[in-house]
Order: sequence, then structure tokens, then C-alpha cells
Amino acid sequence: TFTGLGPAEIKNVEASIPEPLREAWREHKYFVRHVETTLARSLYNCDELAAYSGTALAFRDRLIIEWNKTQQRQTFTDQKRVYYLSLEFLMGRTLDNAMLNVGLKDVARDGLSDLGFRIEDVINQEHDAALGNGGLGRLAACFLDSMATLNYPAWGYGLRYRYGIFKQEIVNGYQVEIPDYWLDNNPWEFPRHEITVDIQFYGNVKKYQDENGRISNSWEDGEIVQAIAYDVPIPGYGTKTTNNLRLWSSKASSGEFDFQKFNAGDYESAVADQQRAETISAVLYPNDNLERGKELRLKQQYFWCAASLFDIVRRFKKTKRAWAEFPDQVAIQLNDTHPTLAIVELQRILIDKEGLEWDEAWNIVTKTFGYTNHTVLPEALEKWSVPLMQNLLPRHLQIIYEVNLFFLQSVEKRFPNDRDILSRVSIIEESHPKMVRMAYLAIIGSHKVNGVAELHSDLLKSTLFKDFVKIYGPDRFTNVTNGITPRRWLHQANPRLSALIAEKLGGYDFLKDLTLLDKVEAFVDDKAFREEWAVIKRENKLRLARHIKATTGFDVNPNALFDVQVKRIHEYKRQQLNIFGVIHRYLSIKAMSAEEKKKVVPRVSIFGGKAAPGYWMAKTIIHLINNVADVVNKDPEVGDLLKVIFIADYNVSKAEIICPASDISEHISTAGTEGSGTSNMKFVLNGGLIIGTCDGANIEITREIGEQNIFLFGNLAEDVEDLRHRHFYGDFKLDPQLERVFDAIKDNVFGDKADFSALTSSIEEHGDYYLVSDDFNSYITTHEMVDEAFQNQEEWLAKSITSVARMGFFSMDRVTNEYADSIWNVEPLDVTD
Ligand code: GL2
Repeated sequence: TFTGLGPAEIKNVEASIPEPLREAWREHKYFVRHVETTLARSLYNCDELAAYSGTALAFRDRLIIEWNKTQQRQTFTDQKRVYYLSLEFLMGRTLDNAMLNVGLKDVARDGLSDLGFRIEDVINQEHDAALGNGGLGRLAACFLDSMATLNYPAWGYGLRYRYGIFKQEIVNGYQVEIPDYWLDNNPWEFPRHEITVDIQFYGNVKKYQDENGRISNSWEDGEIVQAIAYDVPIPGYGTKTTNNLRLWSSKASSGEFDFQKFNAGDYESAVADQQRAETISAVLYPNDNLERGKELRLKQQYFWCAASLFDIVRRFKKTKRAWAEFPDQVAIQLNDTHPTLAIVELQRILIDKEGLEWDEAWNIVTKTFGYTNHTVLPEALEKWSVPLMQNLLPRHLQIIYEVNLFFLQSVEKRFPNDRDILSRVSIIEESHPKMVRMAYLAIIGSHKVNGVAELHSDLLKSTLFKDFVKIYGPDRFTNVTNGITPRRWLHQANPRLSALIAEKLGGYDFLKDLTLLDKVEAFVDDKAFREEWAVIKRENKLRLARHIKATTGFDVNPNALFDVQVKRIHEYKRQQLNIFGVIHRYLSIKAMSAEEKKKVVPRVSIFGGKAAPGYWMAKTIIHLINNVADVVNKDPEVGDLLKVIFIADYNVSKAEIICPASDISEHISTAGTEGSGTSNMKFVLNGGLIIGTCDGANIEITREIGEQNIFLFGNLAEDVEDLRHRHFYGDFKLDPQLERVFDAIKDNVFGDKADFSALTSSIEEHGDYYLVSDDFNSYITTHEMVDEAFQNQEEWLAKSITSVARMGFFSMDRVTNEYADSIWNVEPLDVTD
């Protein structure tokens, strides 16, 4: 080990080391120094947590240097930057990623091993940064990785929630939520106490005449909350570019608390202001694809938009350019409608603070923003009540009304004979109370609007945003199909597969250009390669089996077909369809003779995902899965032929273990409901096959990998409306196989039937909105095809290899370049010395 050396000796030893190893040596030195000084521990009582912190701090030192250089370079060259505004960044862990991006993981492994640690155990000490719910938040994190890797001058802006997404425990089959206080011992953030912004709420608007005689508006009084910046370095892979993610934290603006009140004995009200202010960035709303219209959420949105805009404008003003150049310097991407107030805030700054004329300002605004829509689900479309906004953001509401007025006037001019169109496209919905339609505001205030998969973007154009296509023409609307970063989702999650591919391709270039994977297809018949491929899958399954054993106590057979569905629990994602299928399988096995059982392909059905705490039906689905697991796993008649596992607290770091271990994964949303889905891509990239509906990105995955390599089933999006309509008018017959499943539930086979009656009756009696019954037969039959295919391991292997080879399209780098070219108009900037 390297302990016990003084600085002079370190220098001596360092000089004696050959150059390539010298860097490695420095890493050790930094590690030891951090453990002994920053952490004030001796190496003799350095536990795994301290080893994690020491390693993290050593790598952080490197990142900071590159980060500073990158920021300086970006400021110096003064070229256009992109700002990605997202309420969610589902980052997961950072250390492993930082080591791989910097390229020194092997050095760290050796160093830690010298000190008696296994690198995996050290990595496992890190708490996930879980500032997101699901795909939307993870997409934002993949964006950051790609933008840095491709050297785009880019910043992320978000909120520094004190509590990330809750931790999930399963108690007696029910989901229980535990707060996720993740900030202790987080070496990856840098508080910037000097970067603060005062954010105003409430108050009222006064008109006044400015020095040029112009009537202006001023937003006065109300309440001020302070935003403080926390910066997180984002290293690119194989580049020196290290971008910045800036997260805002809220604090009472008076600083500490009111000492006068405190001294007068009024303790409670002395701290009340402070607590109220801190509440704004306290918690991430745990809803995925659902908006609830709560005032605190609107406060979060404005707080974050206003702080970010202030920061962006401040940076622009330093360049002393004319305002008209703002869109040449700044591109702002809105991740969903959550940051739509940024549009209004920029208009407010330009006209109220900077004195621009309305049209000139609005022209700048619309050239600056791009809006990404992620869902067509009506319950996810944001609307804010006008009275609520009037109270919280009076000036913004005025501006929204004005934007709407000018917009509707232009629509009326173009379509003078169409009265209905005005109420259909108005930003204000004439309901009680009136509501502000945020998606419409986002479209009107942006120059590009995109969906996240082809089907999704087509549906936007033909349904939700149809009128806007008519008004603006088709060019404002585009598609950019989602992707994933191959660094985390292949190289980090599946290092052996990555290494095997690198060996065949002569290096790791494919991690920067994923289309190079197509060369893997040449090895599909190579015996040694195939064997190695199979061994890796098996190792990954064993790793997951160990995790399952450690967390649930169940043994699963690694030879069984691992069938995985991990994602947020939602009726539209149809985990209920899956668990009904499992029950069907269970009942079928129980009805078999010993001879018949011999032909069954053993399965492990693995579920994971969180339900929003207030989403009762989703919680019922979790309960059913756990009760089914309880019965099936104990049934000696079934044995190894079927096991059901619910992995609690599914998150990014668990996904990294689960994705490489699946044989088949399920992406089975009702056609037309899933925006894109991105875990489908993660599974295929790791050599798993998928069963899916013709929905979201499944369709393009099929196009890329070939339909012989995917198991598609179910009704098509174009038929969904008609089927729902028919159900509504009583034309519904429960699928007979599903009826058998329901009968077992009603016989209390899986616990008290009353617990699940809402679930079964939503299908039998209330219209089966998600078409579970309509798709059931096709689903079961397709699973039989999966079993059959799995029995031919040689064929299966060929499908697995071919699919991976054809996944290049789904790299987040392709996605980022498409946004950069067609929406942002930004160029990369190399940060070499
Ligand atoms: C989502 C979509 O539901 C999902 O299909 C898509 O892949 C992601 C990323 O584009 O966005 N929309 C949404 O509100 N959440 C998603 O995951 N939470």
C-alpha cells in the first residue's frame, strides 16, 4: 500500500514510476490524502463508506479541474449554449460513471484492492441521486451525459430537492413509502452561496409611466424567497468537456431568521418564514404521468424557472450583445410543460425590466424556446387554475392573457369562418374555474415542438395538437425518437458484454458511435463468440439471482427464463395484464399431469416499480403481484416451474443489475399510450429480447432489429378508440381465459378477493379502458411462442446478438445531435488544452 510516506518520499517514488503508471499512482495518493485529511480518518479505520468517499473525492478533484476549464473555455469562446430545463434529473449513482468517463476505473480497482476493498462494494455505498420519477427524468440524465460527451456547451437546470423519490418497502404485500433523504455525504454537489436570486411571489401589478412616457407594468410587494445555486459537474466520456448541472435550493430571503421575534419569545413564527421558504425545494412530486394542480408545485415551477432565467439572462448580458442576438446565444429546451413559465418569465424580463417592445420581445422568446411533449395521456396534461395563478403570479397571468389575445386575433384572421377553433386553441379553457392550458402556451411560445417516438409524434399531430398544425403548418412539429446513453446502459451496467464487443471491434469506439455495433452481426455464427455471449448472460442472471436472494430471500433458478417488467406502476403500462398472465400460467401448470409438466419452460416473473402514493389502483396491482408471489412461490406442485418476484425500490442502480439479466422483458402498454419508453432500449442493448405492443419506440425497435427478433402482440393504436367506444355501449365480453383468472381471484386464492375487486371490475364492469381483456388472448399466445423460442437456445442467442448489433440508432448521442441540428442550432466546442 502507499500509506506512511511523506511528501518528499511520494515525490521520489513518483519520479521512479514510468509515465503511464504515474497517473495511476497519483490517484492512490489523492485517495489516501482525502481519507486522512478531508475525512479525518486513518487508513486503519477506513470502512467501505470512507473508501467510497475517499475515492469519490479523488475523482471529484479531477472533474473540478476539467469542469473549470470547460466553463472558462465556453465563456471565452462565447458561442451558443443550450439550456435544458427539467424538473427531474434521475441521475442514479455518479462514482462508477465518473471513473469510466475519466477512464481510470481499472486504476481505482487496483488501488482499492491494495487497500483491501472490492471496488463493487465501494461503489455500492453510494446513494442514488433519485431526483425523478421515471423515463422523463432519466431521459434528462442521459441528455446530460450525451451533451458533455459530444462537447456541446450545455447546462442543465433543475431543483435540488431535499427529498428525492421516496424509497419503497413492501410490507405484507403493500407498498410503504419511506422518505429519501439523499443529501448526507454527497460529494458531487458544490454549493454556490454567492450565486443567489431573489424570487417573488404574490403581490400585485401597478401601472406607471416610464421615462420615455411609455406605460409600463411593475410587479410589487408580495413575498421574496431566495434561490441558491448548487452545481454538479457532468463529465463527458472520453473528452475533457465537463458540463454543469445547476440545481436551485430555496431559502428565506432574510437569511437566517427574525431575531427580534425570536428574542421576544415568538419562536414559532420566527422560524415559520424560513420553513415556508425551504418547503419549496423540499420534495419531488412523486407522480409519473399525472398532474394534480397543487399550489406548491406551481411555486416550485416558477421558483426554478425564474432563477434559471435570471441566471441565463445575467450570463448573456455580460457579453454586452444586443437583445436581438439572444436567440443566437441561447437555446432553451423545455422538458415537458413543467418549465413553460420560463416563456412568460423571459417575456416579462424583456418588456418590464429591459424595456423592449412587446413584438420585439416575443420574437426573441419564440426563437429561444423548444418544447418536448412526452405523453398524450390527458391526466398528465398540465392545466393551472386562473385564480391560483392570479394570486401567485399576477403579472404572469396578465402576460399570458396578452399572448393569448394576440394569438387568437391572428387565428381569427386566418380562419374567419371557424368560430369553434378559437375556443379549442385558446390558452384559457373556459371552465369553472378557468384554466391555463400549459401545453398550448408552450407551443405558442416555442419555435419547435417535438414528440419522443414516431407514433407518439404522429398522434400529437393528428389528435392533441391538430389545430395547431393547421395554424402553424407541419414544420413546427417534429419527432425526435428517444435514446439512452450507451456509457451507463451498456459499458457500466454490463462491463463484460462491453468488453467482449470491444475485443471483436478492436476497441471501445462504439461507445461514442453506437452505429459501429452493426459490426457485431458478423460474429453471429462465431462459435467462441456465441459461447462467451451466453456465459455473460448467465453471469448477469446469477448476479440478479444473488440480489433477489439477498433482498427477498427467494432462490431462483438461473436456467429459468427470466421475464422482467420494471417501470413505474401504471394502469396504462398494464402490469395487471402481466400478473393476470402469470396467474393463467400458474393455473395451467397446476392442471397439468407430471408428464406435461416436464415440457414446461421454467420461468421467473420479475416485477419492480413504484406506484404514486395517491394512486390507489396502482397500489392494488402491487398488492396483487405480491400476493400471487406468496402463493405461487410456496406451492410445491409448481416448484421451479414458476417463481414470482417483486423487487422493492426499483431505481437506476437496480436497473443496472436487472437490465443485463433479462431474457425477455415486457413493454406492454395499451397501444397509443406510451410516449416512447426507454427501458425497452436498455433491455435490447443488453441482449434481452422483448415482448411488446405496437406502441411508443417498440415500433422503431422492431424496424431496426427486424420483426423476427421481437414478440409483438395486441390491438393497434388505430383500433383503440373504436374498441373503447364499443365497450362503452355494452359491447364487451370478458376473454374466457381471463375469466378463469378472475374466478381464481374471486375464490380468494390470492387473499381476500375484496382487495382486488376494483381491479377486476374496472375490466368486467367499467369499460376496460386499457383493453386488458381485448389483448389477453394475444398476450397469452405470444408468451407461448416465447417459451417455444427459448427452448431453441441457439436461435435465441442469434436473435439476441443480432438485436444488439442493430441497436445503434437508439444511442442518446444520435438524439442529442438531432436536437442540436434541428432545434437548438448549436455547435460542439472541443475543450482540449
Ligand atoms: C414519459 C413517457 O411516459 C415515456 O414513454 C417516455 O419514454 C419518457 C421520456 O420521453 O417520458 N412521459 C412522462 O411524463 N414520464 C415519462 O416517463 N414520466
